[in-house]
Amino acid sequence: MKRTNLTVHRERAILVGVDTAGPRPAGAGDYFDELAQLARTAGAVVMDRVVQRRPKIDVATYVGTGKAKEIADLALDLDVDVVIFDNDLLPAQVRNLEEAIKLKVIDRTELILDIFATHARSKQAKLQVELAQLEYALPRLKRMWTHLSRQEGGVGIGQRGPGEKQIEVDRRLARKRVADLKRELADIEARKLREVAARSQNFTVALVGYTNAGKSTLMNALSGTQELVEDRLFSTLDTKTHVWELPDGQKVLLSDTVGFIRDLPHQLVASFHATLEEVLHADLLLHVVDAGSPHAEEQIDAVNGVLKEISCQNVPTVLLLNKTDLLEDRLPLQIHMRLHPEAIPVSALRREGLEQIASAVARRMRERQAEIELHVPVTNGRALALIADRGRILSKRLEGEVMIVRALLPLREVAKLKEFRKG
Ligand SMILES: Nc1nc2c(ncn2[C@@H]2O[C@H](COP(=O)(O)OP(=O)(O)OP(=O)(O)O)[C@@H](O)[C@H]2O)c(=O)[nH]1
Ligand SMILES: [Mg+2]
Repeated sequence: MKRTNLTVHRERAILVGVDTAGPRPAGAGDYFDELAQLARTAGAVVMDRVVQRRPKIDVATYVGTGKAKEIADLALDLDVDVVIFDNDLLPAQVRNLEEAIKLKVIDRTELILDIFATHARSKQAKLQVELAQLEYALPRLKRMWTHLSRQEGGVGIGQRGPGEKQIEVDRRLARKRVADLKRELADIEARKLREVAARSQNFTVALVGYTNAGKSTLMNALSGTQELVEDRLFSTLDTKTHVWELPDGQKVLLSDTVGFIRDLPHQLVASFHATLEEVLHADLLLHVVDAGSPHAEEQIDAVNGVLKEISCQNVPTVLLLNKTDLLEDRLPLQIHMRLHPEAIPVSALRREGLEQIASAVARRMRERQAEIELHVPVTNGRALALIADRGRILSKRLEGEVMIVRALLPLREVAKLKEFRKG
């Protein structure tokens, strides 16, 4: 069924999960809240939730065949458009389920890809999402290619982006498009990397964290910018960098990044690698946590997992327990603090804890700086300019033809100036 206008008709969805009572510590029901939030972010109305408890999944249809029939009946009753599974489905499972339920069936990865597709703004983000969607769709032989055969009518969840022409998917064209996208992205990425390298003399700080944790709110509070803040998932897809002046006058570069989620689709991690590259190059990460979430600890683990996946696990990190204004009861905060004694409690919304963040950053900067005395001939303008540009001059006086400068300098600059070093 084609819908022509999403604003008139929001797709009606049923959420389905299988609880194998396995390693999930909090039970499938809790994760459903996140799936429901994802579904709402994608523009759907959640009509019902179905959980099946079974020791292991059904290989052909994920849920048992009896359950699939039950879902089909429920969907008919509730006039549902789409059934969303809280897990990844194999292409064959989707086919079998669509056959059994007679409705569009999408999995969690497809839902997340769809949200990324609707939220992408910059050219780079759009290309990255299109690549991720194509990589996802290729083995599935479905929903491809509106670019080449633009189709009529509206589009629903899971059908935005690379298109939906069902059967006549041209894999050859799709593969060519993948290659073109990769080439185009490589160009953009090379340019971005040059920009990142050019900034590398500055101390760079990146905000990372679970989606909706409050990264952009904190970015705005710290650097006075006006990034998009919304109570929905994946509002930010592009890395934005702004100058943040610390209270002591030192300037750092602060970057806001795309949010992470548990089981972030690997196609997205691969496509967004370049965007995350900025994180890779940061001197310090500020890991923002929604301390008000009952799943804060699992979210911390999920973020650390993604950081590991992109080889960032060794970048120095300060944990920020955000949204403390939501915690009426101090106990959860005390528990987090016991688990993470170095963490800083903050409220980005109420601008609380910002000074502590600034001093933690300044402290980290100091650890990577040295206070040194340099004796530089006044004729050496290049060295004097380097000191003024990269460091903080604490005092200077002229002795004949030699400028005696005491300065705080990043360790990597100290090495370059060692010939002038005294004391
Ligand atoms: N109560 C409260 N709400 C907050 C705080 N910080 C952020 N929020 C709210 O949390 C929601 C998400 O904030 P964002 O700053 O967009 O979060 P984000 O981490 O950038 O999210 P994505 O870009 O989607 O990954 C918004 O509704 C914010 O107003 C806080 O300290 N307290
Ligand atoms: Mg954001």
